[in-house]
Amino acid sequence: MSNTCDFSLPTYLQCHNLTDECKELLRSLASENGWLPTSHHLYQGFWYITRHLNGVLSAQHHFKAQDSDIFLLSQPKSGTTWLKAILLALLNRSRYSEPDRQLLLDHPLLQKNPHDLVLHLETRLYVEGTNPDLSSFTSPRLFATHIPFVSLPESVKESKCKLVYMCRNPKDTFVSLWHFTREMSPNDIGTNTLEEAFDMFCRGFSMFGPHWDHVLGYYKASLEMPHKVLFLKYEEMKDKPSEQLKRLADFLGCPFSREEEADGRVDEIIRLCSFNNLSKLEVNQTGKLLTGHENKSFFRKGEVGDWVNYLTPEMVERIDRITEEKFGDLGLKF
Ligand code: PAP
Repeated sequence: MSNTCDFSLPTYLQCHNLTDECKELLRSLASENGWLPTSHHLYQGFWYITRHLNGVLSAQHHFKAQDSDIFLLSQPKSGTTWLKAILLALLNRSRYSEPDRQLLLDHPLLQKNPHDLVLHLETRLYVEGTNPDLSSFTSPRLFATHIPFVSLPESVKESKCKLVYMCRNPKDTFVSLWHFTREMSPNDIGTNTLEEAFDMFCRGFSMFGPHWDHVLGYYKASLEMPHKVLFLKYEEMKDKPSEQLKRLADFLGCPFSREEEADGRVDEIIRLCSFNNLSKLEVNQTGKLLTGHENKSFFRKGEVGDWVNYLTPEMVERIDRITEEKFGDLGLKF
């Protein structure tokens, strides 16, 4: 796949307006095709499509973290949309609550897709290679990124800002990614069969991958700096949402009070952000993001264990072996 960007492609696949630095760097990076009809490049050990690489470089240069910032970090398809909604609802809970029905009806999550409310650094704010004006963001500023720990802008690592990482069983993450990238490929150009995509994923070639290295970077950081990095699992959030939500609130320094718990505020947030609720909203059934993605593409099944419907026993054996090799020593299990 060449890097001559086609204006007829959806915005999220275009790669016009690359900075000179990005163009120069591209000459020296290993590149590979697959997943989407655009090139992928290996930068600092991780794979990025051209458009996102432009955003990563720009964020690395320009983004200045503040101590009060909160970051949502994840591999694509690990529960990013869900966690965006949860963080937003959690941090704004005093403004929107159930006793006042009108306020709850006005909740931003009912009007907009979470991706339009919490912006990614590399795919939204810095994607054009410019330095956006963030002065309208109120504290605590909430940002999201798929950038791996090693490549985060230096100020994010050096400041006291908080990082919340969401990870998911690699098998479900893969199945979700395969569906998503097929949907993102206009007229099925450049799409891969399940087998091809699986092989790429297991070889470590996937967007913001290798998957396992991405998870490990944040997992190790969470062990070394538990006050700075919180490591959440999609499966645990599904299994015990109120426990995980309270853990998140404690970590962010905004624990639920006894009164709030008694008033059902924890359950209210879980209900508001649930797959059932968000996926049925009109905005998420018919709307589109500025990036050109259809909002509904972020809501497929929202289940744990859907991989059983797609992976053969041989595939399961291969991916489980990699997971054991990579995570076993650290006791990280899914
Ligand atoms: P992104 O990184 O591109 O933003 P992300 O939100 O991480 O994608 O992943 C989408 C997955 O989360 C989808 O999983 P599936 O393909 O296995 O169904 C999507 O259905 C799921 N998802 C989206 N919203 C929720 C939610 N509120 N609760 C649980 N799962 C959700």
